[in-house]
Amino acid sequence: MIPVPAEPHPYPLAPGATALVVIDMQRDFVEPGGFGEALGNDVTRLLAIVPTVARLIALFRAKGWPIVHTREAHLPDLSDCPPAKRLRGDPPLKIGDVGPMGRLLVRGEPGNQIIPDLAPIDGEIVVDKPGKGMFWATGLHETLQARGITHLVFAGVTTEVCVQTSMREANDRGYDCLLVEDATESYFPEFKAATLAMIRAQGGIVGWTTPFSALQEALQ
Ligand code: C5J
Repeated sequence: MIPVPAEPHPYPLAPGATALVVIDMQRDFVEPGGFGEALGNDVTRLLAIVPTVARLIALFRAKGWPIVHTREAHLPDLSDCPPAKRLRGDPPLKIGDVGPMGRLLVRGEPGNQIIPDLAPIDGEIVVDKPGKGMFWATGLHETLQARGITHLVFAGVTTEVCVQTSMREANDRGYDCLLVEDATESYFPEFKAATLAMIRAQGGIVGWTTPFSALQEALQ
């Protein structure tokens, strides 16, 4: 185990059994003209973490450790998108509607691709998930179990929605989870701060948090 300085106490990173999970760094959430902006959000906040996420990915690639990239993505016929999800809030552009980057949150569309700076390379795991959480209807737990993964390091967007949901799902499945504080972002700074606090409260009830610099230094 490598102890990584973290809150609420050092994270016991397990070399060989740790994967990086990069949640939903897709054009739909991060770039203007996508789903995030259609919901009325300022997407520029999310772009700011891209260099840190890129360094985190480079760190895992240098170690030869597994990397999972997720995308929030629905089938073209939307059979995996509950009407409650599609219609809630009555946004001007809904999931499946055509926006400037193609159909919103639909597999294969330009807006559904991971941004070029963080694009997966051969051998990395890419998961299309119809829910906010990365385990719902994806088979990812079985994939990780087959590889002997017990520890997950998290990055991506948005902190309080798909990142937190995935982390909580992972916690319930027995993974030890570390969230990299400056490699995740929300459209709402107060929601990010609250999420970091609730993850590490009560002795780390959901997991640990740490800045990228602390993880990088521990792994040198
Ligand atoms: C949202 C996500 N916010 N990736 N998705 O709808 O967090």
